[in-house]
Amino acid sequence: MTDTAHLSLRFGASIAAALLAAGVAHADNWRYAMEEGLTDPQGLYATKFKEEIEANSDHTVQIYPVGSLGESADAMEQAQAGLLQFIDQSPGFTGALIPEAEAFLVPYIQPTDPQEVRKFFKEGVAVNEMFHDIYREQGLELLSVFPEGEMVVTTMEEFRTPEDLAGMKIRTMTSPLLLETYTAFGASPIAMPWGELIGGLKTKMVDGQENPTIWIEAYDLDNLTNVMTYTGHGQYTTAVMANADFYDALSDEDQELVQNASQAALDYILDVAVELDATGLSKIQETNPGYTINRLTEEERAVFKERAAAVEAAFIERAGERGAAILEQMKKDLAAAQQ
Ligand code: 6CS
Repeated sequence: MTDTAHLSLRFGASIAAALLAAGVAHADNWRYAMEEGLTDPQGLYATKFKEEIEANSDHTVQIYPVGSLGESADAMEQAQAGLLQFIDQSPGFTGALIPEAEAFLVPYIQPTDPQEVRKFFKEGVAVNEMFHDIYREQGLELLSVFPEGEMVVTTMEEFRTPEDLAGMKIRTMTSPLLLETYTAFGASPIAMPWGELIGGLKTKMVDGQENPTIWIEAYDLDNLTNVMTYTGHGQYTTAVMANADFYDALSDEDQELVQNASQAALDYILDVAVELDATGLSKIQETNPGYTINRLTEEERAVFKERAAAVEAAFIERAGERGAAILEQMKKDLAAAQQ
């Protein structure tokens, strides 16, 4: 129940309105769900966001980590229904709802160099200007978009060409474009939510998967596979949003509070994000010295880049003209970040 409702019950609507108009502080508890744990990138962002809100207002933020409210799709339903005020959901899962978000999944249109990654996300026109209204159409106020590190593929066998991937069952997140990607790359993709991946690898339902290094290390995915391959095809990207009705009903002051907290958390995580790949890799090398770590050469990547043309076409088919415009802008932002 909101504080306005509490006051109304206790004092009657007119007195409650008068108390609120007189500036009596009212504190709400805002619910924030995410797909990761508190020490993972989404958790670091959420913790910083919570600290900023709580330091600058009487409101509190309750964080629900991965698993506490079901899978990613369940939490999104709760956020759209207004049961959650904030949600962190990655384009890898949002694609069925918002096809344009799958732009973040199109291979080879994002940088891999850490400083270029920071610039692409901090200053890129596509990331910062083109998604807000699109998320709004689904009742979501987009607050931040940030990377969690380069996508890396873990498999049982080594691969350097699409032919090597033939017959390998690669788990992807559930956004449809990821199936197009791994089909174009020569593999046999299977989409599944996070909660099924570890069991899927243990029972050999899948032979591999893709995720950023920091996540592979944190959730032991290296110990369930034999090889990790840097293909250079993109960043794991995630997005934080608020329920739009909730956001619109906030006072100007509270909207500013939310925007400031989002900005502070974004600045913080962008600094951390540039270190995540290196941190994840050194931990894997330390704890799993026998693990094979391959990095495709430029020549080897060129073959996968060629295959990515089919993924771009599939993306535009699903996301239409707006998607095509985002893709073009992302390519310009990539070039700008690389300058
Ligand atoms: O692969 C996944 O499903 C998960 N990967 C990351 C990096 N974060 C959350 C997500 O559910």
